[in-house]
Amino acid sequence: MRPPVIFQTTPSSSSSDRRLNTLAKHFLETDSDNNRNVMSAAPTASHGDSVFAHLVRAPEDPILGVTLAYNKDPSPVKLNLGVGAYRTEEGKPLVLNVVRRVEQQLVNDLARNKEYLPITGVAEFNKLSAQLIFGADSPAIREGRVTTVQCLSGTGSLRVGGEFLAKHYHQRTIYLPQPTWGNHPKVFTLAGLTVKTYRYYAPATRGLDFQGLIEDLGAAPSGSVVLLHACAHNPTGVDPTPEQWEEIRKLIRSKALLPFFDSAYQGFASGSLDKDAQPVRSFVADGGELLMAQSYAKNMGLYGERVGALSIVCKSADVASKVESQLKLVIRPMYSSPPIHGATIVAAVLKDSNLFNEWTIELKGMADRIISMRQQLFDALRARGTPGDWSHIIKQIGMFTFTGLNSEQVSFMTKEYHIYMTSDGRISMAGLSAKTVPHLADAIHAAVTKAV
Ligand code: PLA
Repeated sequence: MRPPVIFQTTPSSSSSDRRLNTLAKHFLETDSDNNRNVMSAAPTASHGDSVFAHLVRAPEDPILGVTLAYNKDPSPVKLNLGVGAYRTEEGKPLVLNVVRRVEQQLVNDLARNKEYLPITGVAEFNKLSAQLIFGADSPAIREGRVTTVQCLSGTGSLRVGGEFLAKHYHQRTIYLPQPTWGNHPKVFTLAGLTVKTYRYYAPATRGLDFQGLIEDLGAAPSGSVVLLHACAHNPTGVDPTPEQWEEIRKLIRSKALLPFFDSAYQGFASGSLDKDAQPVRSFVADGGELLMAQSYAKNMGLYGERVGALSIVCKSADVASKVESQLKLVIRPMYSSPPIHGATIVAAVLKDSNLFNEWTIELKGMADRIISMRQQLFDALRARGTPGDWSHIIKQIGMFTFTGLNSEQVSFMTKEYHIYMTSDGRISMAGLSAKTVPHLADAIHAAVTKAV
């Protein structure tokens, strides 16, 4: 076997060389032991007919793979609490009424066509998305300092933002909370950034490690990018308090760190779109710059439509328009332009006050159902006398509870109770219902009381 190929770079290498290098390192580092030299293994006749015969099967995604395993299980009592996807009390996926209505209107409108969108997407969607997160009266929007581009849901927005930073920003290190959504490190590494972490969650208290967070961000080199979950932190369900947010904001600004917000759950934390956007708005109100990745997957239930937006708040309108011109150069070779359907639905809902109100009611309904699941699960564990303090189930917010169950307990629950969840002990509260709470509580009780 030849040694692994690492792209050679010199100190003066171009940013594309640097990206390739990061990419190569990423593949090599994440390579499993039995797959050491995957990049260098030469496809030869000895491997068989295919030029890809040397490939080693890749593991399933730690989150989406849970659904695949669930789908294969024939048990009638199986329960999927893996991926964060909202389910009704009947356990069914939900298409919001307001979305159904707008879709009907769109289908009936024969004046609509399927032409390519501009690289930046539906202009009205972009404007309204910025207003949704930054506030309709945001001075930054009024002053033209915000550029927004439609992207492929939250993930695509993060990726485009990451690539833009790798190409044009002087600091290529991004700090992610520990833990964070499992896809974050992969998205940013492949975008060409170097990923580091800051302390976020304290397992002992099942709350925020605020001291650790402040120490780590305080020690980050000036200019570093900091990823912040706008609300409903995934997977922990732990958000800073308003006072803690204020300290984080001051520290970030005083050290000239660059905040990159990931807003995948606006409205899901408190049930109010405005309340959930407060921390972000305080970062805009101070006049500083930031990046914002928005997703409509959860709050408008548009998961598979892949609707999202990347906004960059700049110091001036002139800079914002230059930034937009460069974002177009990132997007065009990646997927050329985004899809029409989902963004048109969102724009229609956001611009009509009746539809918007109807949406907020349906959104609040989803958030309230999740909150009631928290209470029901907590009560069920109490009723069973399950050892441990389970109050974090009602304290944590958003779609997930970070149960504290370890990976052995998780596999026990999957094997014995057909309950599917990520191996870090995260459960999607949105996948639970009054009917399934007892089954989950039985499983948790068994997992923590039996020595596994
Ligand atoms: N950011 C965070 C914090 C997320 O939790 C998710 C989705 C995304 C971005 C991306 O969402 P989008 O691209 O679909 O808009 N996290 C899910 C799904 C809900 C997933 O892993 O893809 C999760 O179960 O964690």
